Amino acid sequence: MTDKRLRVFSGVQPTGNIHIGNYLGALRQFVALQEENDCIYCIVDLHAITMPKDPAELHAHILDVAALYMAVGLDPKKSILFVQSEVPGHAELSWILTCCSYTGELSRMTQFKDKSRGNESAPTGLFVYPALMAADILLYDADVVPVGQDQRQHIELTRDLAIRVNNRFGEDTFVVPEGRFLKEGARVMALDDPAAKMSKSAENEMSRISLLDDDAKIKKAIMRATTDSDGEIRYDIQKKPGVSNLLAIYGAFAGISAEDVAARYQGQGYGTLKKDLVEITVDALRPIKERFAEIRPSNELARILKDGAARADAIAGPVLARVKERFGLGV
Ligand code: AQP
Repeated sequence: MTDKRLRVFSGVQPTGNIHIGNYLGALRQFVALQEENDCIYCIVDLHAITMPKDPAELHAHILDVAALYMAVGLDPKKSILFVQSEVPGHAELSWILTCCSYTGELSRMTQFKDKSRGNESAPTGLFVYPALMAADILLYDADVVPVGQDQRQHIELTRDLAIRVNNRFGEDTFVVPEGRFLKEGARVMALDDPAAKMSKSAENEMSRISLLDDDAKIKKAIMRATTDSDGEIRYDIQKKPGVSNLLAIYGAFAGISAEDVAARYQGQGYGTLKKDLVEITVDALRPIKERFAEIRPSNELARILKDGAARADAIAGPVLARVKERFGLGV
């Protein structure tokens, strides 16, 4: 990263069960970046309704993510924290970018393929979701987008759309953003199935560790995690995906590489590795849970989010005006 302060944008969906994959892949990057850059972190509620949601639950999850943002270390004085639907420019730019995207490229998005599974009644929002995500990023002239590996394809599409529009209307229409992916933690896999990514919506609760899980649940999920039968501790994602996932999680929490964790545990059993991983995870999540319990009931949350939306809107307004003018929209 250069010395220049960069504009950083990212978001999390308020879909409940925020897990260590979200934390290790994305949230901890958000915190690290806020000291030296201008950061804008969104709670992307418009994305959450691409699948039907109970309104009361959605509202509670929005406030949960806001409290978790602060519990992991985001400071509303340093970063802009807000809710996507409070800034109308997201939906407006999303339509403009939907009109610039091709049905072929949208139908190749793996997240759409996974979630729709060829179902003709899959919501249209699920299909055009990547154009909304591109709008989220391009609306703020973001230079950098810290995300997990699963978002790589969406970031590529965002770049393609920005370049496509720039080729037509001028290089200074959109800033072409870069994705930022960590080495350890960018793709945390499900504990019960290391072929699938850890996900908020997986049915089996033991597949993930949510940031607010109690210590007993954390222990149960890790001790039951799928490994293999040869008993050798080695980092090899292809041949030993289960153990490699545990090593990567350990490394991400401890700030060392998964290979170094493997070297540390060479010759020891999976039981020892799992027991120590329970300890390291419980220790890492304890302060987050404590801060969450203090912040979540506070009436300050709504005020912080309203203030964040006003600051975000002030940045988005001129960008949207510039884009609309290039397209010839409006009076
Ligand atoms: N397993 C993961 N490992 C590393 N990073 C991950 N992220 C998600 N899962 C992992 C990153 O977390 C950020 C926020 O994700 P999101 O809220 O946009 O939801 P998602 O990517 O759709 O994640 P989930 O948890 O799998 O939710 P559901 O089950 O609702 O689809 C992103 O930066 C993402 O890369």
